[in-house]
Amino acid sequence: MKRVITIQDISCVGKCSITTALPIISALGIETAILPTAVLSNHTQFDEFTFKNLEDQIEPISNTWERLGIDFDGIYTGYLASEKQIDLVIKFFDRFGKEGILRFVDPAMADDGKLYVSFDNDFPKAMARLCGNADIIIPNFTEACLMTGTKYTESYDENKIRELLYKLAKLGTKKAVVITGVSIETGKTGFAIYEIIEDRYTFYSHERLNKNYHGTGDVYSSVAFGEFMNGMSLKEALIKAADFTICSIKETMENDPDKEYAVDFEKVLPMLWK
Ligand code: PXL
Repeated sequence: MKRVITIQDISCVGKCSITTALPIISALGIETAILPTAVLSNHTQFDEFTFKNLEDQIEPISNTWERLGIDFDGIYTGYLASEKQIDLVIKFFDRFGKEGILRFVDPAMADDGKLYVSFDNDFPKAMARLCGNADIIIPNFTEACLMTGTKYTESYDENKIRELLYKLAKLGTKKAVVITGVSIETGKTGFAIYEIIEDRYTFYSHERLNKNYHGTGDVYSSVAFGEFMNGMSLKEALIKAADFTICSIKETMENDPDKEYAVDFEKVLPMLWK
């Protein structure tokens, strides 16, 4: 059985980060270890939250794992709370992300043109540094703009997306850069991929639901990472992620439409079982 590790916060309520990655990647038949970087009462989209930084645990935990000979087939990072945490994760990549081990970075920090409340304007530069140490990165359109110093615009065309992908690749990512939530046609959204070694561009578009829930990015990244680890091509893994996320949103719209803080992906987990 493959073993991966996900490094992000624990938001005790709110179904994002570790509490999303763990059930989803496990459902995909992969042993999922965690390295929690912080514990919050709930995610930062609620009106208030507590926050306890756990970054001082990253090194001692890593030292112990190294002594025990524990290693991983893939590393998936999501929300990280500070530049210090990013530097510690880069160190973790150096120790545990050797050749052949997938380093998959979702630079979760912004949406709809805005950084999440907990970050200042210097943060995207640090996240761009982490992306430069990854094999695959999966920002949304806002995060891609912020990390490349590109002006965010509400609308754009496919040329702008291609340019943005090439700028992202210049951060130093080794295998592929993805942009999610690419909406060029009305009523549709999708993803764009630039596979660096193959010099291959792919664009895929699918239905867009007119309801926004928090946490969908983490659901999407968890499925994409897990299915890529399971041997799917990156495009197939992203299509599966999109399908799963759409089903989770539909489930929520039908049974708990006003939820907003998260999607009810639990009812849809059987889609991930072989
Ligand atoms: O990736 C979403 C996320 C994860 N973790 C925390 C968050 C958010 C989004 O706001 O606040 C703590």
